[in-house]
Amino acid sequence: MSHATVLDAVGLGPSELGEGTLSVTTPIDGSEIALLGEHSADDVEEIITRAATAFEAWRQVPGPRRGELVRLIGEELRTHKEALGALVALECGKILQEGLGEVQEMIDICDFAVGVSRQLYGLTIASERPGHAMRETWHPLGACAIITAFNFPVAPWCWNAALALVCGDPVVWKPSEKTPLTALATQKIVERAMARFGDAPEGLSQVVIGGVEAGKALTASPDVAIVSATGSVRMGRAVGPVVAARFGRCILELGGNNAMVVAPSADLELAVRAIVFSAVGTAGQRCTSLRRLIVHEDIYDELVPRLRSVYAGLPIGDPLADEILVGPLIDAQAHHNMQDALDRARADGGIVHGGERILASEHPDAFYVNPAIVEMPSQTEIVREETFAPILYVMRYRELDEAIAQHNDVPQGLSSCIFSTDVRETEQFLSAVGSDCGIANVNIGPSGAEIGGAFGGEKDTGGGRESGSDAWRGYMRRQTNTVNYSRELPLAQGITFEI
Ligand code: UN1
Repeated sequence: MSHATVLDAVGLGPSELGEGTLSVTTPIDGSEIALLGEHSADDVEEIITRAATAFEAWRQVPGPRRGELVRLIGEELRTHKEALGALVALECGKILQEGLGEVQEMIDICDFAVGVSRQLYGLTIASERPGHAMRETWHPLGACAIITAFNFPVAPWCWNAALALVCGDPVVWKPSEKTPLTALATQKIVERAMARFGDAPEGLSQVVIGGVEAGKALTASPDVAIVSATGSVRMGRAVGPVVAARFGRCILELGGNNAMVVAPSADLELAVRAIVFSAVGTAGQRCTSLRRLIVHEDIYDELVPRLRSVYAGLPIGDPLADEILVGPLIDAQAHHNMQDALDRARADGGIVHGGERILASEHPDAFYVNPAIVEMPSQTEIVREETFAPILYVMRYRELDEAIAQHNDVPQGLSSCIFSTDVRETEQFLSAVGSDCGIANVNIGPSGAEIGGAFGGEKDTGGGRESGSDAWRGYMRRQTNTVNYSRELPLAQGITFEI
């Protein structure tokens, strides 16, 4: 598939791609595929104003009707799944299967959100006063800014946007500067759905193209009620306090340092497949990628050689080619970070298998690597950091309590798992004294979560929850109502106050 064919299939023609200052390259060969115009701070202000105006109208549209728009977006995504999936692969370098999977996540969350649009339920509450009714209602909150990262350029937008739209909130999307084309292509899909819908207000779904300054304008604006940001811990530390200072609402999905505990009773066949998918999938550039493997000492010498032999045969190369399982890193900086981490691991006594750059003569401007397995004597500082690259640190354990303590002894708390067929061990791992992550799995890897559950994690991961379960509440304001239908005015707490 040529790069031009991929761009053409999503309707991005040369006239839209050649006029600006933002250079967009493909990590497949490092070549430039677009020069996009960027929004100025004034443009962002206008975009926010349009979103605020759209809110005035959209909040009055009944929830199920808002759901109809999201149903149409899901339909359009089904029609354009192949084209958008290929663009995801071209722009961020993940393999085509994973690009298609990402679009499937968008479709799935649209289906979910359509159901939610008819279930924006509140509570009825027992009042302590006679002749009084209490209830809780949920109302639209306001414009929602969605800041996304290069590695999942479209699905996290949709986890947020599908819910925000059914909840009555307009959306403003600032994609990563590394992957703006997937956002523009998605916006075209949304516009098709809006045209079919008929009377969606102008400005209901907008895209901001730009860098840090554009992001700052969004996070600082009091007219942006919700900021949902996916990215590094560093980014979260910049965004969180700005939104908190104006008492805005923030949903943060930041770094992970996800581990797997492999117990002696584990089904190693399953474990090997899960480890390889989670550690090398998306070239180790998922926030849910497996980064730490904590293996019981009795099976260490069986598991690690098996992994090394699978790693030795991994097909690495053009992510658009059928047989490939590992595409390139996003850019030179990512490669530098990976090599730096491997050097630090070596200095800490780690034994590094793999990790070298490959295909450099064919693609001097692209960064393909052999995924690395690093046998570590202990969980040193570099292991406790998230390096966005395919590095799997492997460590031994003897007692499960010790493995869980080590598992939790990192700043991040996104995803985790245990491989074991011993129910005492698996239940302990999922208990209050087990994994401290937002996601904890048994006999499946830490990545590839379904949309039906709430997605996010604790500690440095930021505490936000997106996607399924009751995450929709993050996009609405809760109102407590007390209605007195009696002819008296009894006060709560038994207070007498005669005038
Ligand atoms: C991310 O890497 O930012 O669970 C999101 C997963 C995907 C989402 C990853 N559903 O791996």
